[in-house]
Amino acid sequence: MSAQLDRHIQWYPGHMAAAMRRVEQLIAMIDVIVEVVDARVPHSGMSPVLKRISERRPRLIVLTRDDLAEPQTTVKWLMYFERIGQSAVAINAKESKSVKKIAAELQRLAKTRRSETQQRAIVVGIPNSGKSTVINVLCRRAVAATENRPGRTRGVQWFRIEPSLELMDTPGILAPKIESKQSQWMLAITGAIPPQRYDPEEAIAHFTAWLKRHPARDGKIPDLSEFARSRGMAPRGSEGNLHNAARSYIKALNDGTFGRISFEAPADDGKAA
Ligand SMILES: Nc1nc2c(ncn2[C@@H]2O[C@H](COP(=O)(O)OP(=O)(O)O)[C@@H](O)[C@H]2O)c(=O)[nH]1
Ligand SMILES: [Mg+2]
Repeated sequence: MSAQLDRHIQWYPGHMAAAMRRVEQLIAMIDVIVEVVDARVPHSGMSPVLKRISERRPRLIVLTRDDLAEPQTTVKWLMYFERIGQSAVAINAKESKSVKKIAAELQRLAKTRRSETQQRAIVVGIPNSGKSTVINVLCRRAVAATENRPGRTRGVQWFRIEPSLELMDTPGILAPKIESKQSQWMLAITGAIPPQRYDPEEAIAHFTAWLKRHPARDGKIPDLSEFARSRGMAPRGSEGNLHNAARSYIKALNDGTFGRISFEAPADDGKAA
């Protein structure tokens, strides 16, 4: 796994440099930043460079997949963010009622900026964090603001999500932080690394080893061969064909089939415990 994933470390920066430059340009013309982060990995799933390029814009952290994370761990994260003075909400981005939570918090943050005319917001985050889902849920009930005012970027559509707040329809993609082996497999298994870029069997092996160190969950979640047998994908004695089962395993995990899992909890320094 390490060899496979080490390749991403090189692959991502090159591949994402253009995307990051674009985010930097976009951020220069907006007032509020919405960073979308998977609630199961709030530490590894957060961008390390956003702070540097955000030009001290107010930022709202939206923890998505609240429905897949452990509620008590998510509460701890929200308390942690409150303690450090960082606005944050936890949502199931697939539910339309999430809109109210985000829109209200954004409006509040935008007010702390200049009050003339429209305030503008952008959604950013690492791949697969839920950016498009958040944008869709926010824009579904919104009116497209199409006026051709000066200073608007060509090719970008704005949606008025609150009376004085507009949201850019395209998300900004940020490079993930792959700072440790643990971050690597956690980002892989939660979907932030494209499937063709890592070995799913090895990622699952890391996950099940991690589970053993977290006995509260161990026992309820199958390992790969148990899972494969239960799905009829690897009858006893034919362990060779676990590769396809591994993809199904990761899908099942992200569908919530194994129950709610939080991979990271906040420590006092905000790092994964
Ligand atoms: N269960 C659950 N799935 C979510 C949530 N938010 C996003 N997803 C799913 O995660 C996947 C990636 O979301 P997407 O918005 O495309 O991510 P993006 O790459 O950041 O734009 C999609 O299959 C979404 O349906 C959430 O809060 N809960
Ligand atoms: Mg998207």
